[in-house]
Amino acid sequence: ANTATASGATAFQVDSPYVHYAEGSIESDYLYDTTIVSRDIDSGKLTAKPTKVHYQFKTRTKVGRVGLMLIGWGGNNGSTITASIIANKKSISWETRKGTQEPNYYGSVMLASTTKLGVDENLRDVYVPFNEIVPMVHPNDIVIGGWDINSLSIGDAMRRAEVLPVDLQRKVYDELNQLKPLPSVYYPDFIAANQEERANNTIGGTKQEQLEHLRKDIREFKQANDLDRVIVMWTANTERYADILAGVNDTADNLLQAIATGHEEVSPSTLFAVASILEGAPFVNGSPQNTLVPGVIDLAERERSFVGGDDFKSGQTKIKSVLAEFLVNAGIKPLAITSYNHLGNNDGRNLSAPAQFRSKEISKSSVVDDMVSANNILYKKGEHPDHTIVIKYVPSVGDSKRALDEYVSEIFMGGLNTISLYNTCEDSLLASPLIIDLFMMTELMTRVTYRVKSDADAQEPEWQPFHSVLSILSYMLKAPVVPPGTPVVNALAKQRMAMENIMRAFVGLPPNNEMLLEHRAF
Ligand code: NAI
Ligand code: DG6
Repeated sequence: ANTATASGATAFQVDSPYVHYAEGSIESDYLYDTTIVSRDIDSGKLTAKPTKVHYQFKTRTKVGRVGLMLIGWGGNNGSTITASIIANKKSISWETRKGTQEPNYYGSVMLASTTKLGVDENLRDVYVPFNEIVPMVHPNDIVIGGWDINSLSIGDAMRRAEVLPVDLQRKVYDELNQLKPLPSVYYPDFIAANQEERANNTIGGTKQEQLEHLRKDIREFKQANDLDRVIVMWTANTERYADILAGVNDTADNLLQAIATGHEEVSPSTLFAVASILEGAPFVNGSPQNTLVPGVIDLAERERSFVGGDDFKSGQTKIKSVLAEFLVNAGIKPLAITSYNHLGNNDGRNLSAPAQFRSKEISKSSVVDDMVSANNILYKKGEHPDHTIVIKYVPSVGDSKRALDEYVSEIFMGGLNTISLYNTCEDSLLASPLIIDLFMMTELMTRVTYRVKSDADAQEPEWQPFHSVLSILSYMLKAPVVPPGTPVVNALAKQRMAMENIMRAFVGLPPNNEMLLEHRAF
C-alpha cells in the first residue's frame, strides 16, 4: 500500500460548516480549547478557566514537486534512505534466507502508522493512514540530492555502509552509481580527526564564498529538477558544539558578519543552515550539535523560513522518552538511568572523539527533563535522576548498534525496581524513516498558514505561517529545538498527539482523545 500512495492523497473529506474545500486549499475554523490557570497571591489557591481561541487554518493542497538535499548524502543514513526510496518507488524486491522481501516504509509514522479518524455508525473505530489526514508529499515522488565531503558515488557509499542486504544492493547499484554528491564545506576542527581521510570532495574559498556556493547549489538543484520546494537536512557527521559568542553568532546580523569575516566559530552545519534560510529552503538538523545557534534562529524568523532540530531520535532515546514518561506518570520515581551504546559504523568512529561525543551526550541527556519537572510529588525543585550516557566504538559490530539501559526506580514504601533493556538494531534502518517523516512534516508546514480571529478585530487579520522553529517535529528528534521561551516536550506520546491533533485541526476535526463517552455513558 505504501508504494502505491501518491503525494497529496487523502483518505476522507470532512462534512462540516467549519471546513471549506476551496480551489487549491482547505480552510478550517477551529476553536482551540485551553485552560488558563491563575494563582491567588494570598491563599495560593489555583483557579482554572476553560478558554477558547478561534483559529483559522489554510492548507494549500497542491504538493507540487519537492526535493530533499541531504548533507552527508554519502553516509550510512544518506545512502540507505536513497536506496530504500528507489526500491519502494520501483517496487524492487530482493531475496533473503526467508524468501522474497518487498520494500516498505516501516518505521515511518507518516507512512506506516494509522490514526483514529472517528467512529462509524456502529460506534466502531475507523483508522486512516497518518499521511492521509491532509495532503502530504510522498517520498516516492521526490528528488534526492545533496553534498558530501567524500566523493564516492551513492552506489559505492551504499556498499561501504554495509547496511542493506546484498541482493537489494545489487538491484539498485547501477541507478545509485549515477548519483554523485556535491562537494561540501569541511572545517577539520568541527568533526573528529579520524574523518580526515574521507575529505576529498570539498569546496575551497572563504566562508562568504562557500556560503554563496551552497546557495547556488540549492538554486541549481531546484532549477535543474523543476522543483517547487527544496528541504535541506543535515545527516552528516556529528560536529563539536560551536561556542556561542556575543557579536559572532548571537544575532542574524552578527552571524552574517561573522561569515563575511570568516570567523572560526561558524561551523559547516551553521553555514548550511544560513544558506538554506537565505534560499527559503527549510533546514533540519539531524545531528546533535548546536547548529541552530541564536543567530540562525533570528535569521530564520527574519526571513520567515523554517528550521528544525536536533538529532534524529531513533532507538534508545525513543524508548527512554516512552519509559521515563510511563514511570513518572505511574507515580514511580526513576533514580538512575544508565545508558550504554556500542556501534561500529563511521558515526561511532566519529563519536569516539571527546568533543563529538560530548555533543551526543548532551542531546541524549535532556530527554527526561520535562517529565521530571512535571511531577513535584516525586521530585523536589532542582532534583533529577542520575543520568549517564556511554558510547563506545566497536568496529566489528558495524551499523548494528547495541544499546543497554538500566532504569533503577523507587517504588512503594522505599522499594527499588530495576528494569534492564538490551536492544540490537541496524542504526541506519531506524534513522532513515525519521528522515522521511521529518521531510514530510516539514514540507506540510510550508503549505499551512493560520490566523487568530477575535470579535474585537476591526478587519481580518493577515494569514501567517507557523513559527520558524518547527517544534512540531519533536517526535523525530532527541533534543527538540523550540521557539524561544516555549516549552520543550520530550514525552513521545505527547509529541505524536501534537502532530496528529494539529493535522486534524487543519481539516477542522476536534483533537483525538480517549474519553470514549459513546461507550461509557449510555
Ligand atoms: P556517517 O558517518 O555514515 O555519514 C556521515 C556522512 O557525512 C559521511 O559520509 C561524511 O563523509 C559526511 N560529512 C561529514 N562532514 C560533512 C560536511 N561538512 N558536509 C557534507 N558531508 C559531510 O553517519 P550516519 O550513520 O549516516 O549518521 C549521520 C548523522 O546522523 C550523525 O551525526 C549521527 O550522529 C546522526 N544520527 C544518526 C542516527 C542513526 O540512528 N543512524 C540517529 C541519530 C543521529
Ligand atoms: C551512538 O549513540 C550513535 C548515535 O548516533 C546513535 O545511534 C543515535 O544518536 C541514535 O540514538 P538513540 O538514542 O536515538 O538510539
